[in-house]
Amino acid sequence: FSGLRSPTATATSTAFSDANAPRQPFVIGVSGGTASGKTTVCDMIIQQLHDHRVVLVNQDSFYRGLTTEELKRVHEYNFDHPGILILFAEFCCLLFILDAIVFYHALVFLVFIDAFDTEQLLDCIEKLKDGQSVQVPIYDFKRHQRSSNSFRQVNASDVIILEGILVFHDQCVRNLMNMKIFVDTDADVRLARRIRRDTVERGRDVSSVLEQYAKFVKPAFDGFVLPSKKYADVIIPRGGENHVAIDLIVQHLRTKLGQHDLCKIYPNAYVIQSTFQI
Ligand code: UZR
Ligand code: MG
Repeated sequence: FSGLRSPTATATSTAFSDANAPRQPFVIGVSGGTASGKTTVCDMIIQQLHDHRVVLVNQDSFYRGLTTEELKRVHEYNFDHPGILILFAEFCCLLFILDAIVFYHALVFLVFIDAFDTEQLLDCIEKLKDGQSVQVPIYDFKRHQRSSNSFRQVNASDVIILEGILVFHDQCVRNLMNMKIFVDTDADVRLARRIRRDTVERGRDVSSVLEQYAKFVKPAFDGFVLPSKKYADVIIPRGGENHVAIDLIVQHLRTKLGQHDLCKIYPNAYVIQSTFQI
């Protein structure tokens, strides 16, 4: 599915290997299961890189808003799936009429639906990497809709952090990253955090969180998120609690940024501070 798209920005991933190449922002991908501490890790990196311009882009912002029909059956909607294959198939029917066999075969339709607008995400990161500012959608987890008239302006920067459960799934998105981090937190810790977060911040009740977790979140973690760990350059156990790992990553980034003096590229960029959350 991802392979159908041409990996247009593949060349940018080698931005730091050639001293004469145009300087480009350093793109970090941060993935991991739900409530693993991705956002917290990103916020800690941003805080420690305070003398550089860093922007955070959340994959969550690119959820497609649900249609009225989908909203009616929201409990059946899989927000954790990178692409849903709906197969409408009507197979061969053999009809025996008056000792004659009539063979009847109908069409097979294949429809792909992606929970995220990955094309739009890709476009945003490519533009940011190219030094342009972008407008990122604002997604409302309570209404399962995007804001129709407001966006978050994200300016060009030295470091772009892209975080989300499935940011390593798509090859084209992965190819834009200079560094990939996987936040590896135990499933029981993540579920406990998820229950707290969804009931406090996302307007859910405990039984619906547990039902959704068993039906969609855990299978998608096992099927898509965990397998994408193999693409990571760095794996952080315990997430935001792991100060040693975060210090090491920040030291590495400082070395990379210092070598290329990137902080002088975008003197007017803003530092986007996001709130701490799990
Ligand atoms: P993080 N999600 C919702 O609960 N509602 C929405 O409208 C959109 C997404 C959940 C989604 C996924 N799953 O597990 C989680 N479900 O947001 C990803 N079910 O966010 O990485 O912050 O946990
Ligand atoms: Mg998060």
